[in-house]
Amino acid sequence: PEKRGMIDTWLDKHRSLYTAATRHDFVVSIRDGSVDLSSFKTWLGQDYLFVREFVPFVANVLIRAGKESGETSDMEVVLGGLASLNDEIEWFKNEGSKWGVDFSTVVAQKANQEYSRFLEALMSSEVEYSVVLTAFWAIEAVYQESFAHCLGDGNKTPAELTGACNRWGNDGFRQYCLSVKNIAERCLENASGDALVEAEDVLVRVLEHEVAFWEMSRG
Ligand code: HMH
Repeated sequence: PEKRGMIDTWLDKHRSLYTAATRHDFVVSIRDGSVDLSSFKTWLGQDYLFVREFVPFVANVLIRAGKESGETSDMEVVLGGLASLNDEIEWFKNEGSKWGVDFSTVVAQKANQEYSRFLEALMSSEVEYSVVLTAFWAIEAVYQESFAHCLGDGNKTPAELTGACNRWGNDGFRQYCLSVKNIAERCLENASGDALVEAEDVLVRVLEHEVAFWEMSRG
């Protein structure tokens, strides 16, 4: 295992919030098979809209990785993430037709709009790269942990939802999240005290946005 860095320290400090983000009732209901399919459709439509907003954010991280990252492989990790978002948008479109969710009529709910505004603010050049990377890691890691939980031992995840769970719960995505975490940790090692304060705050805010995002599935 990697040596413990800032992110693990912050996760320990904000453990209950991290658990709220990664073990939300909606996720637990997928795992135990009790999920309400209208909740799933709500999540699907909202997440499709989220991913469309997430692409420019990741593109911004990519540009900064080319300029500001210490190692050439950093850019390749982020490029891999961007490439998988391309597949993800196709996957969403297929799921949308499978479930009868017409994305052209889905309207972003308040929690989704607020999350988008937060992502936009992070794209400002005023925000330090280490802070942006911390947010990027957290956004990806919440989905990885949540959906991996739905595939863990003893799950009763409905067969028609395992595609969604595999998308973020697979081992390749887990490895990718670890790579992003390592890049973030390396940048945080050289960050100023002010940047560390901001990175911790941004981590907490991502977790809060993720909880609010899952909450939308309640309808
Ligand atoms: C709300 N957070 C949300 N949606 C996603 N697709 C991701 C994170 C990706 O990790």
